[in-house]
Amino acid sequence: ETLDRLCIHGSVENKFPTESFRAAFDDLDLPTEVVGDGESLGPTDAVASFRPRPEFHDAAWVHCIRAGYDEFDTASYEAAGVPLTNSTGIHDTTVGEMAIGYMLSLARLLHVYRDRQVERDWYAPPYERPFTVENERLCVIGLGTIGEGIARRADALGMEVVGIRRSDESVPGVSERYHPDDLHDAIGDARFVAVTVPHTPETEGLLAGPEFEVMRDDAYVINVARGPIVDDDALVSALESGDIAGAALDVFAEEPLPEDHPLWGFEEVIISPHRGSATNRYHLDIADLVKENVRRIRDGEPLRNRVA
Ligand code: NDP
Ligand code: 7N6
Repeated sequence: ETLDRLCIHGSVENKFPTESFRAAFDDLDLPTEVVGDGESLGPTDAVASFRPRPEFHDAAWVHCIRAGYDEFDTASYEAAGVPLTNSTGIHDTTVGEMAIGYMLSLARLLHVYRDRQVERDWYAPPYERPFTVENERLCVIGLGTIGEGIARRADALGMEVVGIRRSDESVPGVSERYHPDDLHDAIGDARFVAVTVPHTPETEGLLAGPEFEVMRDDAYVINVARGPIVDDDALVSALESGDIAGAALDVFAEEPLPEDHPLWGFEEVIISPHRGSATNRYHLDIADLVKENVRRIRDGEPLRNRVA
């Protein structure tokens, strides 16, 4: 197949400078162009975008610059016969380190000391509060790229790592695997529960009231996947009632998290602004995925990360 143009939709600016991303294709022998909404696209145009757009259904191929493509309607791409690819397979280190950072902070109280530093307060926490992550149990829900990235690193820190996935493949660093039907068994003894599944009809509201009741009251929830997988209202109630001890959240049902949202107000909740994957070379990692698929299209090979 032939491609005459690679279009970069302006919505990529949500995650990195559009121009840096465009420049990452300077070594590709394919003209690149930054396009806005309503650009007319044809059967020799490829598109890379953060957001879906109706006009993408006229393109040769669409690449979603996110691993989570839940905002893209896969059925509509299938109906239009336009292949859609996503950006999974590259977030093991970035999001893996982020999750380890959350756990170390929650155990060693870095977030609390930093809050107190703002007040120049030489703060002494309750003696019972600090702990080490070593020997603590972590349950990773979703053993894909990110789940494995977290599991390997947690294992290296001496944590006991268990996980949940539908398929039966083993994962380095994970000592025990559970089926999604056994969610409550898997999370019941965990000090940390990390959510790393895609947002799908099956995973929406996966962690809600009953799960917070099953969890230890000294447990922490980590969500680096998508907001709606954890029921916000139930999480706030569980934090208020002491059903769980705290949380670290990179993703929210509504982003940016509204200023008046109760989750902002908890000392034991760490909030990051959906930057789990952010690094100063993130645009290059995504560009590599796009270039690989340009090569495959030209060589007539199946696309990497094809999701529709
Ligand atoms: P992967 O596709 O590599 O991994 C997802 C894993 O989840 C799969 O291995 C799958 O394993 C498992 N899974 C799917 N459904 C279920 C289920 N119902 N119960 C249990 N396990 C399930 O994706 P990534 O690891 O790259 O990314 C995961 C998600 O994280 C993305 O979809 C995205 O929403 C989010 N994300 C967030 C980022 C951030 O900035 N915070 C950055 C990147 C991604 P199996 O098939 O065996 O069940
Ligand atoms: C950065 C988005 C994903 O799904 O939401 C994340 O990849 C990060 C482009």
